[in-house]
Order: sequence, then C-alpha cells, then structure tokens
Amino acid sequence: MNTRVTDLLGIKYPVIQGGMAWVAEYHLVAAVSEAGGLGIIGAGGAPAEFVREQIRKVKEMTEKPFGVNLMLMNPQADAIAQVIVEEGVKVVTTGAGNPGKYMAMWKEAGVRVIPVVASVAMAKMMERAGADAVVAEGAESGGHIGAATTMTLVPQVADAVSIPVIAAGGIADGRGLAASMMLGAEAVQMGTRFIVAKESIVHDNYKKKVIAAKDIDSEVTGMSHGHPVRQLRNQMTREYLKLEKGGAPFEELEQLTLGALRKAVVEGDVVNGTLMAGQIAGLVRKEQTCEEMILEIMEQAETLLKI
Ligand code: TUI
Repeated sequence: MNTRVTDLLGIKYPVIQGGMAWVAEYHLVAAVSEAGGLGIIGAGGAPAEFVREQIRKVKEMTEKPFGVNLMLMNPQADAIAQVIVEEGVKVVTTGAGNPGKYMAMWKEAGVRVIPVVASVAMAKMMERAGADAVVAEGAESGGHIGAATTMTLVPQVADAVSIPVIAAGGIADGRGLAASMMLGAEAVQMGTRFIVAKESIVHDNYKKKVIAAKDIDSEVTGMSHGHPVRQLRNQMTREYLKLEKGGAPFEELEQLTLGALRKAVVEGDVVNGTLMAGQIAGLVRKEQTCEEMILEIMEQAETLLKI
C-alpha cells in the first residue's frame, strides 16, 4: 500500500506510531520501525539530553527510519529542536502548539516536518510554513486533544491542503486504516493500540486497564482551562472533574496531574496516575508484538480496500 507518506518517509507500511510521552521510548520505537511502520520517540516533557540518548539507542537497534515528537509545551523545546538536527533525525512530528519558529532550521537540515494539527486553519498555516505532511488528529485520541472528530477533520484537512494527510484519533485496526484512506488520508497514526505492544515498557497495570476499557471509559479533563486531556476514568479523573466543576483554579488542578503520567506508565499507579488512552481502547483486546499488530492491520485493510 504505497502512498506519498510511505515514499516521503521511506517506510513499508502507512502506519505511524504516535509519539506518546513516557510511553514511546526506544524499545517501542525501534520495534515499530523494524516492523515496517514509523516509530516515533515521544519527547513529552523530557530534558533534551534524555531525548538525545533515546535517539542514539534507537539507532543502535534499527537502521530503519524513525522520528521524534516534540511536545511544544516542553520548557526545553528549543534545545530538543536543536538535538533533532544534531543527531540527524529524519522525521519530526510536533504536538500541542505551533512549530513555526523551528521550521526553517529543520528544513535546512533536511528533516521531514509533520506537525500534528487539530483544525483546518492550522493545517493550512503549516503547509504555508513548509510542512511536508500533517497529522490530522481528532478528539477521539488520547492525551491533549482538539475539538473536531477524526471523521470530520480528516476530509476537511485533505480538501484544504495539497501535502499528504495522516489520520489520527480512533484508529486501531485495518478498518480504521481503510476508512482513513477513504477520507483522503495517506497513512494513519496510532497510539492507544501500541501502548499494549509486547515491546512497550508501559507498566502491566496500565496495559491491563487499556485492554479492559470499553468504548465509553475515557474522560476529558482540563477543558475549562484550555488543555483538554483524554484519559481512562479512574479515581484521579473523578476527583479532578469534581474540582473542575466546582471552579477550582488551574494551579490546584495542576497539582493533581503533576507527574501523574509517569506514575501510571512507570509505577503502574492506575488509581492516582493519568491513564492517557483514546476512545478506541475498547477495540484493543490483547498484547501483541508491533509486527503482529502492523501485519494484522495491513492484511485487514488490504482485504477491505480490494472489495
Ligand atoms: O500533543 C498531542 N497530544 C498530547 S501532548 C501530551 S503531553 C501533556 N501532558 C499533560 C498535559 C498536557 C499535555 C499528551 N498528549 N497531540 C497533538 C495535538 N496537537 N493535539 C492537538 C494539538 C494542537 C492543538 C492546538 C496543535 C496545535 C494547536 O494550536 C496551535 C496554536 O498555537 O494555535
């Protein structure tokens, strides 16, 4: 299934792994890339030198292309943008902001730049700024989200820009890939399904919660202060939403979530931790290797698209 995205990135399958903070570290990234997709290191809130180490570790494990996701709210974003160039990373995706100020530097260094966007306006702005492709990410996604759904966002972005579009949000199998192609996308980005990959270092408690999750088991916190984050419902989200409804100030809410993603991913605290996952978690039923996941998705999508 060759598309402009597989050509642009030099990958076999149009399947990209979301650059999830804490989750997308070098084992997962190398496994996805080795399986023919594109693995992406999630820089999240990490320091620049940690990201450099992650890049070097991926390079030790695979010669295939891989990328780095720069979360633009990271206080060390400038330094990470630089590390990406210094380490010769071929692909960068960005999230939670506008990567405009890094664009010239990355383009000059030959880095393929793929901003994650949540609106048509942002997609057009990124195309004008020189982006090579965009990820159109719907609100079904886990983590920090925009307002539009994948079903509505992807075709509108595909009509608005000439660069290739990658669909994200609510995609976890071959049906999602086939449907995305029908909407005008040329690849998909998946996060939630890769959380439970055998190669993923995510704590078993967290993986079990994703596998047990049903369609309506996620909540969106932080809507009132403009940073909506989708995650699985637990004691933390219940407390958070109660405080948020009562008009608690941002600083108080922030105290609840500080370090909570790490708590969930590393310590397996599924009570007070942040279990970021998308609405498609209900479809994710078992742990598999990245290769098994990608081959299964491709086979299913190819069968559907041939009909
Ligand atoms: O970035 C994501 N998802 C994320 S980042 C993240 S780390 C985090 N941890 C705790 C609290 C909050 C964040 C977890 N998940 N996805 C890409 C994405 N980008 N989704 C939406 C956007 C986005 C939204 C608004 C991109 C641009 C934008 O507007 C830019 C502007 O400045 O106009």
